[in-house]
Amino acid sequence: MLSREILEAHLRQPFRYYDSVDSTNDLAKHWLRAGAAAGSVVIADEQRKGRGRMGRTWHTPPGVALALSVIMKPTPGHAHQISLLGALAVAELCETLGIAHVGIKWPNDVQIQGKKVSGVLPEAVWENDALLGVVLGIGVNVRVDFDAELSAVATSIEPLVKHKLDRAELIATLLDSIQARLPKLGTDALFKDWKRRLNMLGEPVQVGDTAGIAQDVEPSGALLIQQADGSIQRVLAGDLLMTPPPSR
Ligand code: BT5
Repeated sequence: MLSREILEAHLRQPFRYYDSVDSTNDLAKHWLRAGAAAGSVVIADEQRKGRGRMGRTWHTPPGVALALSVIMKPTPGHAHQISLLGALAVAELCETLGIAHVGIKWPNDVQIQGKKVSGVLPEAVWENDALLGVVLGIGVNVRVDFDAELSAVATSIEPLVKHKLDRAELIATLLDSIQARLPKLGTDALFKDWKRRLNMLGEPVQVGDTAGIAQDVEPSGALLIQQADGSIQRVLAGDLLMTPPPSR
């Protein structure tokens, strides 16, 4: 269970805490529609149906992870940078804890030594043609026991800092970092901070059918892949695979 007292003592924004939910993003979207203020946050100890992108499952067992959804009300032109902001704040949290080899795998997986420690899921909420807001869902593994499949690709932060971490304090630090960067939403500075942490630029990658060298990213978050024939493909979303260089 998360400490409600520590959350109350540290959090500056309105929050709703639950021991167990299906998905914090669903509750945050509901709260946003009901008039939640910008910055309000839904936090859960456990998610029974945590969601990843494209209908995938995000694993949040009780007592061992962070699962939160921040309600944001960006100007529509800046909304695309919200997921960058989430990944950046998690990367910074890991760095603040003294963890080495923290990087961001495009678009927004935070990795430590190449293993995923966090994922973000931004979801926009519309009313007719107007953007009501964006819910920024963030999951972070603190001390998760992964099954055989996930343990090959996933990791947690606590084993890397070698002392017990208080999840409520981690949430407070993460939210402060998001709050501090909010004025930079839509700016080149935020984009550059994110880009600097990308761990696959210059490497051979594949996204869907597009394979080549991850050449650059655009402020929109789009990835530019240089294909074998020299042409550049612009990729907006998808799952990135690091591919071995072609054998000669
Ligand atoms: C993500 O999706 O990485 C976005 C995850 C967002 C989770 C947060 S938690 C709070 C909020 N409420 C929600 O319901 N969701 C958000 P994606 O890139 O599609 O990655 C999903 C894939 O990561 C899965 O198919 C697994 O392979 C893997 N995975 C699942 N749980 C994991 C975990 N705890 N740690 C590392 N990898 C995991």
